[in-house]
Amino acid sequence: MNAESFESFELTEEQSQDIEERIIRSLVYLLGKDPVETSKRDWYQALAFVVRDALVSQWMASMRHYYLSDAKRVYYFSMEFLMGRTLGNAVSNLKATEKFRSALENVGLSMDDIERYESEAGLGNGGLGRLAACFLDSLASMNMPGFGYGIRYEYGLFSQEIVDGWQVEHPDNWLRWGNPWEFPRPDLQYRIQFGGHVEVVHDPAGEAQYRWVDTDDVMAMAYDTPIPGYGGKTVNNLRLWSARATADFDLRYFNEGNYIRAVEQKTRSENLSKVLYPDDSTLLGRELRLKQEFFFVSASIQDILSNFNKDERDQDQLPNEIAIQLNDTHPAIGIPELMRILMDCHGVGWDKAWMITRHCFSYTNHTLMPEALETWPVSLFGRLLPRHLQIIFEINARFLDSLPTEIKNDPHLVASLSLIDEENGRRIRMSHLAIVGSHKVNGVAELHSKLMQTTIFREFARLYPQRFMNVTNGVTPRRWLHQANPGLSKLISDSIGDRWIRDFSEISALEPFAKDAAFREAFIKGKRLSKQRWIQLQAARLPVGLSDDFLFDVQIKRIHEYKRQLLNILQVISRYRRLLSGESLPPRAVVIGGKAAPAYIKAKLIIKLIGDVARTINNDPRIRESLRVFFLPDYSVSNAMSLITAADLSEQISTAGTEASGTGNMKMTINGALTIGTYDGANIEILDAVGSENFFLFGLTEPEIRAFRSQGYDPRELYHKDDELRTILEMIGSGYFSKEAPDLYQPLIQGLLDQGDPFMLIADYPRYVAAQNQVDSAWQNQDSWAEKAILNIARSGHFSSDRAIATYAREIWGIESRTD
Ligand code: 26Q
Repeated sequence: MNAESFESFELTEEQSQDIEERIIRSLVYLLGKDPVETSKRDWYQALAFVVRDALVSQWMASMRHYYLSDAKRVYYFSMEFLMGRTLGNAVSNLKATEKFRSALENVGLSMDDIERYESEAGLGNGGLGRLAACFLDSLASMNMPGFGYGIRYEYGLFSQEIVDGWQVEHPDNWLRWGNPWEFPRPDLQYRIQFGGHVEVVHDPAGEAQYRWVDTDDVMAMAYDTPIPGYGGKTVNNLRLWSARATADFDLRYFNEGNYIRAVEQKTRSENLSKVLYPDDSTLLGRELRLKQEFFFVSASIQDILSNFNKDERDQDQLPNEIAIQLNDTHPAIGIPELMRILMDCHGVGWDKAWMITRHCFSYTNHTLMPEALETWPVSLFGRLLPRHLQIIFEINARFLDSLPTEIKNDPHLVASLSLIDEENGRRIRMSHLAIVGSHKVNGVAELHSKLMQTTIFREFARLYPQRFMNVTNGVTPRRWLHQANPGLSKLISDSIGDRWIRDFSEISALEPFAKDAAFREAFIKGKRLSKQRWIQLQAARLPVGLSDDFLFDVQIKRIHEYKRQLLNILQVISRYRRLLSGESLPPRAVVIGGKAAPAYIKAKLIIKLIGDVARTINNDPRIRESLRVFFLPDYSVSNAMSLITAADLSEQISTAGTEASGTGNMKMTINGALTIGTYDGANIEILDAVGSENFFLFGLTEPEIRAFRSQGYDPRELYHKDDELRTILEMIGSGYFSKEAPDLYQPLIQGLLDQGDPFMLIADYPRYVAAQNQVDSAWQNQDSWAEKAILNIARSGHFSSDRAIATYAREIWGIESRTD
């Protein structure tokens, strides 16, 4: 295939002919439905099978190519893949959206309508899981051999319903109607061991041999999902594991005669891959969670080695053939698992096994918050994974022994580096294991990577300065601009061509159009259309009176104190008061969306408050034209795709030094929203890229926050000085928004005033209000606002996940794009 056709790979003649006929065929022969009696869901499924067919030949060709060219490949290990829907993305990456659209129209159906029947693959909590999904798109779109490994949860992240203002969780039974995108591989199963004990035998040479025996086993069965790159040339693979009972399980337990108990036991082992844990910051040390981690990691490593060993190569070639990226510490158990398999199953000695392991693994950290760093009690670990515990102890002993004498002589330093935290009832520090067992460790934005090296991992960074680096996150411009916002995508392509879809650095060619009056006008018109579309989509739930004249002010992300949705609400209340006192302000629609971890009481209370404030404001006829507040229930990838296109203002207001990167900030920037944000995470890099005149920066910087904290910060002092703030907090605290339960919000008020306001809302409040005032005045001049928005887009080339993946590929994995 020549370079030309490589760039513009498209459906074959055969594939693009007779799409209608194909859809009807799959309706009849795959689904067994009579076309005269079909539901829209049937049409969705029939269509999905047709699109899937179009992926399969390139999928197989890609796999064959990688095998034959013996290319080094990367395996992305992640507990979460927040893929969202596939249909629209697949046809978009096949460049076949129009063809499928018109085929559907010929049978009287609309694509937008049909797409909604796909349940989302919500196999992730938020940023970390969605990053994994963007990375898969980039790997395939850049024709790189990169594969995802994870868990096929039967239930993804819970769906959120708001009942009487409170979050209520419902199980996400996403597989209920079947999943046309996956291929079950019943012939591809691995045995996963748990429990038991370790026996030592000595071989004739006197070397100790370790055998892990008497274990309770579970099988991991593979399900494969094709991942089409843009243009459809490369189709990579996402392999997710599902738990199955072992066959000997049947023999052993069923023969004992208690049939019902035996079936129960079988179900219990299959529960392993049942549900995604819904917490994204505080970690309950649940045994099942550790089992899930080992389950998918062990299966994946066995799978990798079985492919590698097919060619009977020496094990020490492994790091030349494969790389494994750990998406946070959740899969870090892979380090001792690879050691175990190399040593105990392949007879490799410690030093060689360690060299191989360290060169295969690398680790991405996504959080600085101590409570979110993963640790496991030694006792629990030893019970589930006794051999791995031995290996971790040995890794630790050798690591501590290797330290320079001056460190060894300092017990504090040794304790702070150790893989075992001896203070809190002996726990394994998974991040220390990941650092010691990897050749590269990266943070996800410049500030985050710097803080990682100066705070939580300071001693490691001193010890191994070459190991630490930054790779700022990115998002895929295919899903988040080209697919989500077809109107804007077309406007851009009509002006600068469509190469930006593949190479997002080309988006800079848009810069001159910021000064082009016709382009600005078209941009404004497009934004209005996006708002109208979103208003239509949400019509049933929306407060009355919302229109495309409103500035859409959007904060969408998990609900967390550090992300400061509460600060946003304080500002909304202040705005309400100013409007009531007769001030004239431009119309604003404040939209907040996000899920709270089910056990996170304060986060749930914040949701309730947002709802109460929204109700109070939306029911007040005096300010109907000027302020609307809406809590968007069940925030998800698909909800994000429609709302982000409509956003004018992107709220990125975390306390400086707390948000590792953020990626929603990037999604809104590339869609032409301006950011109101703190000097935190990737906001800083967005600010640098777009220029301070096109960004509403506010708030204390990270060093200022640190200084405040160490000097003893007194929120009450500031509170007493600020009449407006005091009134607002008194309103919340005294039940103005919760007449039936006046004390309801006391915990939030106490957090700010009595518990030291750990996220410094009070300190940042006046600056936040000042920045919001700047937003209001900038909005008055629509033309200049549009200019700023277009400059945001034109200068956002850095925030593509393609750039991030190119950096990983070059500097960490040593893999290349295929060139055939
Ligand atoms: C771990 C153990 C037990 C239970 C749950 C967990 C768990 C699950 C998910 C811990 C953390 C997460 C998710 C973290 C996350 O999404 N972090 C975000 O990662 C993004 C991508 O790098 C960043 O942009 C965000 O700043 C960061 O918060």
